This record gives sequence, structure tokens and C-alpha cells, in this order.
Amino acid sequence: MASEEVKVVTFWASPYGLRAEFALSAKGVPYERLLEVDHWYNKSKILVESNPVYKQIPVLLHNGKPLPESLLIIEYVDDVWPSPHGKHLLPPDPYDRAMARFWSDFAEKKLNSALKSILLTKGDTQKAAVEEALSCISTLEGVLEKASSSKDAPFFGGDHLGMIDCVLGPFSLWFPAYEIIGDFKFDLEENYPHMHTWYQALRTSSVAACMPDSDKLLEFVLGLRKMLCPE
Ligand SMILES: N[C@@H](CCC(=O)N[C@@H](CS)C(=O)NCC(=O)O)C(=O)O
Repeated sequence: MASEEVKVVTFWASPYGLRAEFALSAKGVPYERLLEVDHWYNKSKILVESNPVYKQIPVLLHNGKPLPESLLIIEYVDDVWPSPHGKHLLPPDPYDRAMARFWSDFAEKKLNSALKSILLTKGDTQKAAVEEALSCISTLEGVLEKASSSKDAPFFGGDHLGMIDCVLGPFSLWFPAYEIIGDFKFDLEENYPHMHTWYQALRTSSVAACMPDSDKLLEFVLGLRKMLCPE
């Protein structure tokens, strides 16, 4: 499409913002990042104006039209742009599409709530959150085992990135920080081999270019933990 203007209002470390970037990158759509400096306490004018209801990142600006909410952005990107390899982020079959939305929602609600609890709590509550997160990973391992037939098709979408990968992928970038904060190991290679292959494939896929530097991200999340849950 000629003279397209695609921008994402985001914060560099945000898993939600990265979902939008993953979707755009997977589809090969060039975009510009409008980086928030402090989207919690000092929101930019563009963020407040483009998402007046929630005032949260990310917001996709497509030719000036704002669209908030990461899951909606993924679906919109899939509807608007063709992909380089001809495959969509959501599968064509209606049942498969519904199930892709179901597992994206699972990652968004169940896994996310456990991960947030690891970040924000201590003691027995945190231990329970770790167990819950591992149980979610175990469930996703089963989904992936069915979906990914081989090392050449390591994603939830098979051989190409799909909606679930765009939703879950950014959370996985925070895993090393959760392991330190919650004093545990996901140990994907040993315990969840399909998730391990998925994680490795994700990090070398077309969306790797928009991932933040791992050390910088780790430092950021550990700092966030200190701020939100001081010793
Ligand atoms: N449901 C939203 C959640 C987005 C979200 O939680 N954004 C956070 C990023 S850390 C945010 O902007 N927080 C600032 C605030 O809530 O004021 C989505 O999926 O896009």
C-alpha cells in the first residue's frame, strides 16, 4: 500500500507493546515507534489523545487512526496487511481461529495473572503463583506438542508465527527475571521441550529484531520489582 503511515505508541520493555511490534514484524510491515518515557505517571499527549479511555500503551496509529488494545491490534494487523509468506497470524479455519483466540486469552488471563503475582508478591502467595505459572506452561506445552509437528514448525502457528506466538512471546522475554524474583527455574529444555524449541525459534525469528536487549530488560524488571515490592 502506498504512503502508509504506521506508528506504535509503546514503552520499550512492555510485553503488550511488543505484541503489536511482533505482529507488524511478522507481517513485514515497516513502522515507527513512538516511545513513552513514563507511561505510568507522565503520559504523553499522543497517548492520552489516542487512548482516552484507558490511557495505556500500546496504541497503533494507522494513517493517523488510533487503535488501542494489543489483542485487537494483532487482529487488525492481520486483517489489513498480507504476510510475506502468504500465511495469516490467525488460521483460516473458523474453529482453529476460535482456538487461537482461546489460547491467546489463556496466556493473557491465566498465565499473565500468575506472572504478575510472582512480580508483586512474596512468601507463600508467590510460591503459589510460581506453581500456577508452571502449570500454565505445562498446559501450553501440551498445546504446542499438538500444534508443532517438527523443528521446522516450532510455533503455535506451525511453521510461521501466529497470534498465540505474538501474545505469549513477549511474556517469555521476562522469564529470566521471573526466575530470579520467584527463586525458581522454568527449565524449559528439561521439562517443557516443545516450549524450549519454541523459545529458541522465537529468538531467532523475524521478530527478534524488535526484542529489547536481554540484560537491559532484566535490569529493568528487577528494578521494577524493587520499586513495587520493596524488601
Ligand atoms: N489490555 C491492554 C493492557 C495494556 C497495559 O497493561 N499497558 C500497560 C503497559 S505496562 C500500561 O500502559 N500501563 C500504564 C497504566 O495502566 O496507566 C492491552 O492488552 O493492550
